[in-house]
Amino acid sequence: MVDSENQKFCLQEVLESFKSCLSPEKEIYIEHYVSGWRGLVKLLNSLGSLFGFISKDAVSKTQILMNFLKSENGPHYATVQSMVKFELDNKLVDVDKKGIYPESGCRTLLRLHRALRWLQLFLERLRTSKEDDKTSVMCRDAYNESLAQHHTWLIRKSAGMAFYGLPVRPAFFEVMNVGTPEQVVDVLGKAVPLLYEVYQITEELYQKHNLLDLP
Ligand code: 1PZ
Repeated sequence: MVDSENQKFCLQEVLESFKSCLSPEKEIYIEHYVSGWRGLVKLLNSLGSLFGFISKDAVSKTQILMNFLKSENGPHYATVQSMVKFELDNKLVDVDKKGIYPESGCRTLLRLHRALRWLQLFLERLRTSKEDDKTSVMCRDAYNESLAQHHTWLIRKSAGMAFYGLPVRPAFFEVMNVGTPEQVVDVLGKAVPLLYEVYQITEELYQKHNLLDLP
């Protein structure tokens, strides 16, 4: 009973993870970043098998990062900043084309980072939506504005089909598991700027090191 409750998605919990991923010096702790994504995967899983291929990819990306964190180089993977420095200093990143490091921490985190932009755009639409607005349209518009440009035709088509399987807005708010629609809107109002801050810090770091197009 308690365990199944723990498995349930809760927007508040995801918010807490992304909150704790910022250090006072605005470094991003990978452990909490990953745990934010793990929380989101719970939401995806509760939406049914249509979303399985998305959740599988998100899990695999978080697993790659956790494996680095647990490896002997773990301390270098404490924050996004230290990871970037460590991997670049030691030439552990395929910069122009795929080579011997197809699963570097930098390129793996970049995929989640791009997805974070989608999430922020989607949640902002959700926050300002009206009761009859379609979640599938909000999701699609946010996707087309962000992640879609990094995806192949096949993935865009599959994602587009999955979006039609999203629950309607009131049901989606239920899944968020934070209470009344007003409370959901309230938590979203806190979540969106926070996700934006985390996104922006990563974006600037990646830009500075020319990492935004890693293969
Ligand atoms: C609530 C609705 C959920 C909709 C999710 C919208 C995002 C659609 C993403 C479709 C991803 C399809 C699966 C695999 C994609 C990979 O090819 C890419 C690039 O990785 P590479 O092939 O280069 O290793 N992976 C990604 O872009 C990362 C996608 C992570 C998506 C996480 C979504 C979490 C959703 C949270 C729900 C609120």
